[in-house]
Amino acid sequence: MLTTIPRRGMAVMRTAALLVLVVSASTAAVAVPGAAAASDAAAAPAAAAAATPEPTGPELITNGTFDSGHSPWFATSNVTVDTSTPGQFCAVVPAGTTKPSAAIIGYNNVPLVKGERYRLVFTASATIERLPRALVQLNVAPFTPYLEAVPDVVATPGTYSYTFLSPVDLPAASLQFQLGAAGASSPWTFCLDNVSLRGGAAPDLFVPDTGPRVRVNQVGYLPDGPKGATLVTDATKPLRWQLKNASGRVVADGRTTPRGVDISSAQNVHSIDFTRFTRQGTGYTLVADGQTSRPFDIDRKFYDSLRTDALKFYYDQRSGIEIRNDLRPGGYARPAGHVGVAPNTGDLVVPCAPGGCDYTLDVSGGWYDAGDQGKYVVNGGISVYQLMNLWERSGDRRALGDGTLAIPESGNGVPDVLDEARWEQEFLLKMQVPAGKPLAGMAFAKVHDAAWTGLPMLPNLDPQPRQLYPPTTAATLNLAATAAQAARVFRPFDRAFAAKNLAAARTAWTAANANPALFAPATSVGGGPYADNVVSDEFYWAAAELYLTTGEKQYRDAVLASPLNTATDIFTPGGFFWGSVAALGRLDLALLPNNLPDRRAVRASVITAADGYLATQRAQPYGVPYAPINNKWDWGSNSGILNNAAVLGVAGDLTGRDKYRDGVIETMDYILGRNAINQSYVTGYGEVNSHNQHTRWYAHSLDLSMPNPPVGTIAGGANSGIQDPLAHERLAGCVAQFCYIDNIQSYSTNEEAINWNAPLAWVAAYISDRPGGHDR
Ligand code: 9MR
Ligand code: 9MR
Repeated sequence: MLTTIPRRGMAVMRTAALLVLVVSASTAAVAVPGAAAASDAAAAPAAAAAATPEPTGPELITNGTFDSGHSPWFATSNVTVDTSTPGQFCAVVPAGTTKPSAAIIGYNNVPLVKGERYRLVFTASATIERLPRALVQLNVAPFTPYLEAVPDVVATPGTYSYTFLSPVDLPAASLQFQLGAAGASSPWTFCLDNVSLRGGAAPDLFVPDTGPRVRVNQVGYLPDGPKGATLVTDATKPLRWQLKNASGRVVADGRTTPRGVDISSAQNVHSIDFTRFTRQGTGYTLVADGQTSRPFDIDRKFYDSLRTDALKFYYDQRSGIEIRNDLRPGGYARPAGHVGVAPNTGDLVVPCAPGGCDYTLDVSGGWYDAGDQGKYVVNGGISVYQLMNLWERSGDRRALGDGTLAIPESGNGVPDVLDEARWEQEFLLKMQVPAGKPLAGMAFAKVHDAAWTGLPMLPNLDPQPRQLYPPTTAATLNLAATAAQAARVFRPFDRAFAAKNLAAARTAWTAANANPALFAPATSVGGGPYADNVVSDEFYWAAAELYLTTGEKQYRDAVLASPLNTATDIFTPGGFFWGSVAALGRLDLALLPNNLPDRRAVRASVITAADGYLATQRAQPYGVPYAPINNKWDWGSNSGILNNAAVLGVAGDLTGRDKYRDGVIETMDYILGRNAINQSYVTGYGEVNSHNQHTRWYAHSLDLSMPNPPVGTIAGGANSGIQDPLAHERLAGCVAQFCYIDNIQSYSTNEEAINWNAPLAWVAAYISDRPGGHDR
């Protein structure tokens, strides 16, 4: 059936799930309520047919109905058991506790068998909406959780259901409802009933509510832009479509084009083209095959706000500075993180990880990478590059100038996008090994916590020791490239800062050439690895930026000597990313003024690559210029998709031809809802949008006092690898586009990150800019 989510074979899938959870035995297997799946099933009838079977194992909980008092259940002494409510377990929880484990009701002696999948079901209510933790865990330190769920419990009793795979044989695990740190200002009551835990469960597969089968950009289309939609249908012959305005009148119609089975979704689809309709308006819907799409606008304006929102994201990622309520209202204000105030240990006096340097550095400032609080030079590099680059290609003061973002520096006469970029660039400069020290001029790879922190966690409350990780060639070349670029873009605004950057870039370049093979290890604790053993692309990118800034022969020679200057395969199907940056050098050499010999070939190569992405886009019924090898969508696929759109954008600048700009615009349709799961990946954009991204400080789904990520935050997106435990359990067997879940625990599909908002900002700025950018 149409709305069924295609999956690969179950047998294969179960083995894989087992393997991964065994490997990550110390990682919480987190789940979300089955209650949500039930409502999804209602909206997707086909899924209801595949209702989850009952677990086959015996009941492991005695007196889970509380029909015979409360024994053998326990409660911590600060919890008052309410004996006036027979047939359930009601507990009065004190206010003011600071840790979830400070108030518990629970049940010990649950036997677990390694490799067995269990289903926990219970009914719960609370006098005020609360997010307790439901855990099945080791009953001694380190209290390793095998299930960690965060049910949204409200006054009306609800039934919650979770599955997990036990990675251990354990005779006596503990089932606990941790009720502390609930943010309550007065005592509240939690009631529990009908608790069941049984083995032999089937995995709790996630069934997204994919809504109407007509898939559109849920935000809107530009009046003069391409207007494509995708219809999911069993039909093989063309069908009629109708475009309706807000009052339901048909304003255009036509016939769909059958496209067969789309590989990225395994759905049979048709495409719809209503480009010829250009009348501005709101509340349009598209009707086909008896289905009415989610509403959308035809307008010019929304890319202006998307550009601004996507850029404003960086303010909230800032480390080392208070986030001000007047600049970011809505619950986003927070104290400065990592400025040496306890419990923080960084980032003013940060030592090296054991075995590293014998000195400390001030590496405060910069942006937190993503939902974690690490700061990584490699990923900071591509992100800050894209922000500076979107300014450099456009120079549009109306859209990007001073005062456009409402950040602390607004009003200083410098374009806000550059002020924001400078916040990161200043940090990157601090990561350079000082003169006189071993490996002087190289850049430390990263600074992050010694051990992973849990969620949620405000940056200023992070208690972990912060450490510097050994210098790498890749980090050093990221510094060389961005500092060379900063020297160019900041020159008109701050000559001293520009000069400081150029000096740092030269030093970094020299150091990287002297140490061309220092690589980050593939494994990493407490922060991401960002390992990359191929650095020819970083050398090429850095040489290109240094040449563009200085015009000097040594850098020009390095560009010309690099095989990557003429390689035809640097624009890959999956797109450029932090570990593959040759495209950045090539794009800038094509776009920015320079005297490189045979620059025509450089430009032609970008146009050829763009033609390739356009061909991919046309071949994809969902209109994405992205077709990774073997249909394996990458971690952060949304950034790969948008980066391919950016290549189209540069080709548009180089040629002035509309087809490239149209390709950029059509790419955004996928991001904003024209996709297999029928949802926008940008918070606050589109009727159904991602808003539970993995982040430690906008963790609303774990702590009701925190907001969701701010408007304009893009999620990583569909990821065939489903590496986190939640996605691994709930998306097992997913096909490409379906490998996504808007759940805070799914860091491999749903994290926010500086390198993902950067291409979103770039593309939004491009679309909102004058067609074709400015003349060169
Ligand atoms: O929160 C972390 C996220 O930023 C990373 O992308 C991800 C992969 O490195 O790891 C996340 O942290 C998890 C850690 O790897 C394992 N324990 C649970 C952590 C939070 O979910
Ligand atoms: O974006 C990174 C992706 O390419 C890697 O496959 C993945 C696993 O190493 O890590 C991603 O980066 C994460 C980083 O390691 C830690 N901070 C959050 C990043 C986004 O998830």
